[in-house]
Amino acid sequence: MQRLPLVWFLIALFGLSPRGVAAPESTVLWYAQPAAHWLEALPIGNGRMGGMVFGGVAREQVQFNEQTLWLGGDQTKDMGGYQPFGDLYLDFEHGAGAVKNYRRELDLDRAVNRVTYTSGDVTYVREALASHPAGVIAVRLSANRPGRIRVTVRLTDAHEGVITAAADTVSSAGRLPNGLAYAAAAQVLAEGGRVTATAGQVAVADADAVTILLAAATDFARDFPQGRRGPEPVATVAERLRRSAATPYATLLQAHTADHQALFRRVRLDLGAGAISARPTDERLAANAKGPRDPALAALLFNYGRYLLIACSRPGGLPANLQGLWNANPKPAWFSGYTTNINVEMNYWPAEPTALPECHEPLFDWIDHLAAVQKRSTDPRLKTSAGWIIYSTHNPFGGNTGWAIHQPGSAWLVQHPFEHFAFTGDRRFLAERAYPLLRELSCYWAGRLVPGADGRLVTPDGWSPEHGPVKENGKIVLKEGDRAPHPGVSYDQQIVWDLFNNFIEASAVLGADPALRAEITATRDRMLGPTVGRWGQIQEWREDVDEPADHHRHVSHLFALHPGRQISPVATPNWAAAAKVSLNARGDGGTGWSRAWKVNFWARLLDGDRAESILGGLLNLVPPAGRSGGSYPNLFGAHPPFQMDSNFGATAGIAEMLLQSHARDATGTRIIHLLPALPAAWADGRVTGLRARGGCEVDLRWQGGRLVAASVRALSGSATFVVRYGAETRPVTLESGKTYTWQ
Ligand code: FUC
Repeated sequence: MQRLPLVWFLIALFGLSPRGVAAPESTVLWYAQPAAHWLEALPIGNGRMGGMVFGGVAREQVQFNEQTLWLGGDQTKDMGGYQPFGDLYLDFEHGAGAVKNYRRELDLDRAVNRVTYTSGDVTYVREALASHPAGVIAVRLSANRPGRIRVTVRLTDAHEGVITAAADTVSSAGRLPNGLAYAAAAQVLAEGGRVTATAGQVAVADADAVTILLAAATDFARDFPQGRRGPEPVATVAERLRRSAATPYATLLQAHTADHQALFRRVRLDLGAGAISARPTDERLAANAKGPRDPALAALLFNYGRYLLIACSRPGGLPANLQGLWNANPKPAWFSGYTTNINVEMNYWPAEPTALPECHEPLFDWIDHLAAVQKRSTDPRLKTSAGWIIYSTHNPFGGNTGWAIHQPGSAWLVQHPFEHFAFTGDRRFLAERAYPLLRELSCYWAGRLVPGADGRLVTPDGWSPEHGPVKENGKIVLKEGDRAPHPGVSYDQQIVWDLFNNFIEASAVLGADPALRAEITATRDRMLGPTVGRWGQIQEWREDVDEPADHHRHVSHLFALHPGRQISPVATPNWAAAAKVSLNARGDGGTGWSRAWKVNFWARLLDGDRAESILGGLLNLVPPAGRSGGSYPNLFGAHPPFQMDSNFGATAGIAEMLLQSHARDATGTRIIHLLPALPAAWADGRVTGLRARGGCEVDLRWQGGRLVAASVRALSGSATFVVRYGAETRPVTLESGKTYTWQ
């Protein structure tokens, strides 16, 4: 037997694959057949353009989007909706002979979709990627024999745009009813063979290889209050194609992969493989409910959430909407918009803990823009004495559905810029972006709170999304969609407490506004806190009307447990016990995002087995028309219907099971808690590159359910914290760039 070199021995020992990333069972989605449904197709995205790749043999379909193609405007009840752009179709002519060895995959590490099969005597390889640096989608066709690629390329337009073909390019252009201009074009570059344009399509005969470049744009611009008309899209598209067509495919691919990996490879998670981890993704999902559990499937879901965020949320663009970036429906569920009572926030929970702070930026820009639009709105329901408020669901222009004023929605949103500071330690960002938002909304809420009967301060007219107590036939019942005003709703109380708390911390860090800080501190401490009700639960309303049989999907009254930090098993054990009672009553099922939130809740309650079991429920296969929460064949989250929030929420939940940094000890020192909620099902594993608040990066390795080694690096500035594992705590102070090792 040949002797293995030392490097291979080390690779085997530490579970590293040769390319230094996690094993394929946690980084590759793959299938043995083409997609028959959109929820089986695989997503690619460059932060602006998204594509769903079906992988058919005779016909490839890439249904595509551009994130700014929206109907609607900036007024109340002018919500519009996120629009599909069109499809790129490739019709192939193969020679005679059976198709064998079909496989399609999405490699999350390379961000490349790949279809391979053999037809007759030719093996074909088709790659699809969405390049952020080039701003285009590229499809590359190759074969192992020269001159065997015959394909016709065409475009469809989901609206009433005009399609034309000339030379090697098919183009579409049009205008939506709200005036937004758009354009797309596909350019066909053949190596060998002949290219001809006919009647709206481009045909290639007998080529050795073909690259198809697809660009799409609109004239959307987020430059409020100047208007929203950016550069003319036909020119933008032509320029992107011109630049990309001048680049060899190999160079385009290399730049794309390097750009993606600079973000994706910051974190690596291995949870070990199960008996069926090497099977196709749909089979793994189908087997999940029957067990035994496939830990690598949880790691795949974790990696997928990071892949999807990188693919749909890049600096300068719009934030991830309800479906991220991917939508084929002209009337998508809930407009595929930005719903602010859980959904858009959940999209961004993984951004900081899983080391994608840049991907968080579109949300900050959207918040600033939204604030500007709401402040200028003539809608009397949006008038405020200070600050700004929002509705439940908005579009990228700032307009909304007109359904449900969401009083604390703006306060919840500004938790995000604060968390960006908390994780990165970026004081300039804190001073320039986060602090002004925290300050004005804190002033608004300080002026709005009213004393209740016991003198504690309450918000005057809140709503616990999305139900509430109403009197029917003399009895109190909890009614879906109720929006009657309720003072002192726990959801409002907890969000406002969090806002005040973040403002107080931010103003102290910046040494700003000491008088206001003292005032807000006093106000915060007079607020009605979480209340434990008659069956030991956290009350959802000020009145003790919660029903133990209520399985409502929202769990708004536990905001304080997650993503807030008012309730914790260490600092407030009684409230934490009551939160458990509430969660047990609510149950572990529900919509996709509801399950994902529950993973985060149980992680914060330090119960890893419960979190893992709920994650198992989220990984149950839901067929495209299925009616339960879980995952579709392409691992997209099932509300149902498809919503991407649960994908992001699950990624955040897994991070929360492995590392927590939201709590402080009695002296106010931050606690970095290692493996706070490790489930028995993940006995051996490792993670590198997770981020902790205070500007730290953390690597962990465990075996037999016990921590073996951990390191904490201070990324920016010096860091003082307590490292906790189990009951043990160790104080640490690190200079910038230095690493603390726990053994
Ligand atoms: C909220 C939720 C729904 C859905 C919608 C997009 O209204 O209550 O379940 O997720 O947002």
